[in-house]
Amino acid sequence: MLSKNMETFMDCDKELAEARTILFGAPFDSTTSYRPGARFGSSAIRRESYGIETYSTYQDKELTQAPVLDCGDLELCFGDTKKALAQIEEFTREILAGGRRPFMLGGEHLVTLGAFRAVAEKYPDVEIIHFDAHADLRDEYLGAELSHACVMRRCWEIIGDGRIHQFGIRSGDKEEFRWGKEHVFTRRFDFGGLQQTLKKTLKELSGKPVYLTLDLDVLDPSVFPGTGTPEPGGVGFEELRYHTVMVCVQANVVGCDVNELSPPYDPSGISTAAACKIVREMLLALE
Ligand SMILES: [Mn+2]
Repeated sequence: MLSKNMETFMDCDKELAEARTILFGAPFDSTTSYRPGARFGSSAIRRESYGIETYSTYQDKELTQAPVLDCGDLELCFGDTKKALAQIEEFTREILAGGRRPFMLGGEHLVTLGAFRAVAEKYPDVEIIHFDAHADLRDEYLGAELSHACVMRRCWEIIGDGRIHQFGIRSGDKEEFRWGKEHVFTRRFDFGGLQQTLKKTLKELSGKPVYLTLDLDVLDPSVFPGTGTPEPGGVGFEELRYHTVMVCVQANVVGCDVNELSPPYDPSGISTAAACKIVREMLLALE
């Protein structure tokens, strides 16, 4: 049911009839391999959003004017990963059926698979832009195929070769990178010298439906310590903001997610503030 939550991301409380983007949370982290806590990410983003302005000085736009409805967090079946993913898929399908854009807040990165299944069903030619520290291309991790370390591999099984475009990647095992070379596009460490790589990708994807998945651990842990698998050597906030907005403005983003904020590892609140700000910028850029 697409209905307004009691508490919403600031000013994302429009009526369903006028909403073009549906925000919702997928508070799930049962396959997190190192430090759990991402299940609290979406509610923290919603709650702390009131700490930043509705106005974006970057884009000269107001969130109060944005056609966004926040439906709150899904009640997911913990302990049954398949069922939780099916619940996310079903909810995303309902959003898409009404001609709206799903914008999911994680949760661990595996939640992307649930939403992406529904998006790929509606848009069979969809391509993925993936910002992350980790390649997430393992075939299995600790015996599990449904793990956040395998999420991009599972998405590849749906759409096939040459349609996943990764940026910021700086961690994975040797086999993942070997496999990745044959099946996906991976830009290591950043978004490309003088933005040429992402710009080139966006040019190639012009007009095509795009799913944007943003694992916030692409940020350096010095600006984003609140995450389950921190990976030093990441991008700065401004670099991420610039490139994320670029994708949201230039690409035909038919669905997106922001994931892997883990509030228990964010005692100062800076990671949650960074997450809130990037979500605001994305919502404004997507209009
Ligand atoms: Mn990651």
